[in-house]
Amino acid sequence: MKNGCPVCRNVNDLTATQCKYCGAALTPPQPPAPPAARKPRRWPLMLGGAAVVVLAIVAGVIGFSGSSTAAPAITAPTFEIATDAGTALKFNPLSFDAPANTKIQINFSNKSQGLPHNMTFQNGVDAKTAEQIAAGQTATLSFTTPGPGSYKYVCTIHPGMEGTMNVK
Ligand SMILES: [Cu+2]
Repeated sequence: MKNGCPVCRNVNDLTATQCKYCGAALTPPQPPAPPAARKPRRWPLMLGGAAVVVLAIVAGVIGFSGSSTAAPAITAPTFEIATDAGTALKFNPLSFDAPANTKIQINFSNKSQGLPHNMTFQNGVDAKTAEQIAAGQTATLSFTTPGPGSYKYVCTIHPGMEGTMNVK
């Protein structure tokens, strides 16, 4: 087969992309046309429509349930540290174990009968409640534990009121 130049009308090889006589660009040969698609029947169209509706409903359900079942946030290990429930100047518990290099939370509860307290970490841990947590009140501490060791916490209002966090 040959490829006619639309400009100079000379005939080139079928694979030529440029007329070898006048230099005009030639349209590259077209691949043979694919066999004509069969005329689709009506029922696949209707099925397709139904599928779209079903998909929309499923997507809606998934979207809805997805928003109500969001992956739970990773919660920090939490420790409940209270004070003596009477008037003794003591933490309860007096010590607790915590994992090293981990973000933890401490819920401090002053359960005393009328005494203000606080929870103030000493060496190596920068965490403390307000200085005066009134009886019946709570406070939350959140911090990342250091490496393994024993870390003291005290009540700065009451000398001798202290406890120990054992980091392991
Ligand atoms: Cu105290």
